[in-house]
Amino acid sequence: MAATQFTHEQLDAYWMPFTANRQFKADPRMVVAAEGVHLIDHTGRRVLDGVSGLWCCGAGHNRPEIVAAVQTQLKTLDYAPAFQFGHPGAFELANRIRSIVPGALDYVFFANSGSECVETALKMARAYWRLRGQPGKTRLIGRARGYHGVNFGGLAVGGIANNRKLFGQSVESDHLSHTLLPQNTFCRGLPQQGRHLAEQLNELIALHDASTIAAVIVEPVVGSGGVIPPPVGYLQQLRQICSANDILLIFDEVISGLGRCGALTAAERFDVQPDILTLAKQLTNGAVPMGAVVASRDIYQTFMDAGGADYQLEFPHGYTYSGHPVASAAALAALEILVTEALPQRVVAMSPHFEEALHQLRGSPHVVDIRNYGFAGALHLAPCPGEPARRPFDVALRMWEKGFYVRCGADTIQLGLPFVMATAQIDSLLAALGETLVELA
Ligand code: PXG
Ligand code: PLP
Repeated sequence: MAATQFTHEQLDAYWMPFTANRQFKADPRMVVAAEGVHLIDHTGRRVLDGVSGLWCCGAGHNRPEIVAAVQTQLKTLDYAPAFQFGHPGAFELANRIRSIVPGALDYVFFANSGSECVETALKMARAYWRLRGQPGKTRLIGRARGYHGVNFGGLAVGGIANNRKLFGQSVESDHLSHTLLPQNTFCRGLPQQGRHLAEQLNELIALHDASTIAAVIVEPVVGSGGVIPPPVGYLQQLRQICSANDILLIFDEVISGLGRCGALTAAERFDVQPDILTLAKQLTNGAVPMGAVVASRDIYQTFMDAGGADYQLEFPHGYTYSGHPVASAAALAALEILVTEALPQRVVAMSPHFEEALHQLRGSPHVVDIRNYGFAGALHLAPCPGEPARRPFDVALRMWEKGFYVRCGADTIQLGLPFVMATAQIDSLLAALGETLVELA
């Protein structure tokens, strides 16, 4: 018997995001506290967090250093107007981010979520070409199975049909195919096959002409679409084709950035230099909403050079809460933890163990593919006839009942381990997953 029951009146008003509202309100899973790698639910149970919240709390929940930084900031400066005024924390954070991203990604624009980062990056790309005298370059290219948030631009380049179909036409876009190939099933880490799929970009260029294309946006490792690591050489090939055709390359690193792939960015890990890179989620370790769009020196300089008189705006874009003081303080503290505790290096050291334990589930009922990179992993389950997405939903619910939190997305179960998770905790999580697959077979 639950220690606390919730009434219909208590639960009714909140229209929950990306949630089966009717099911939740009939059987609520209320999280009331968190600590380290555990969530604590309304009945007082400690649940092992296999997704780092929603891929955002890699350093573990309720880190005292972040709590202290937020408290201090709130007592000093709760808010400073973001437009035409600044505060020191946002400048300090921009410099910090500049120091941890590769190459000439030198200018940081702040947003409040991954979705806002994507809109910002896409608008930057279009405006860049207009300012360079090529206003026809407006088309945006994404990928099937890509996820770039839920706002209109991000939906247009996104490749998850279920997220798009209700909302009609938005921005002109096109898509490369995903990189899942039958010969790569159950491969560990980066698949060897599939580099050639980047050549599809040449076909889209032939179809639309490079003079109409502003940017290609990809997640270096697909997250929400079911953890799809890039084939060896694929991102290099995309970079080469973009450069040869004057097309900007945007890496959406909302999940892949800041440790998850075993480096501060996937761009660094794979040694491919994008023109624009997005960060969110892990930026504040989930404590306060914040995102950052990092642009190349060339892009920033183009806006500055075309800016007109010095009182005029170079980029008419921004959010009330861009570079919010409390978010900036949380991010500075979170990045300090990430770097001083060498958490990306910990992910590199621990991911072979995770990979091995995850791939032990090969042969479990309904498992048709397993994919992993760094501290991200997915089990692809064969769909129930006529009920796509049912099986992962049931698995995730049963796991919650057993005291483990995993995520379901389309036909996959997804894991995004906290960077600080202990070996024994990884083992217990995957053992429970194996048992659950057998129980529900
Ligand atoms: N880009 C990428 C690559 C993302 O993964 C967004 C943009 C949008 O971020 P916001 O902050 O607007 O949600 C994301 C977010 C999941 C899951 O379980 C993934 C996301 C969000 C919620 C759940 O896979 N990704
Ligand atoms: N809608 C209205 C009516 C507003 O006044 C504003 C901001 O001033 C916005 C939307 C945008 O809000 P935000 O800057 O938080 O994205």
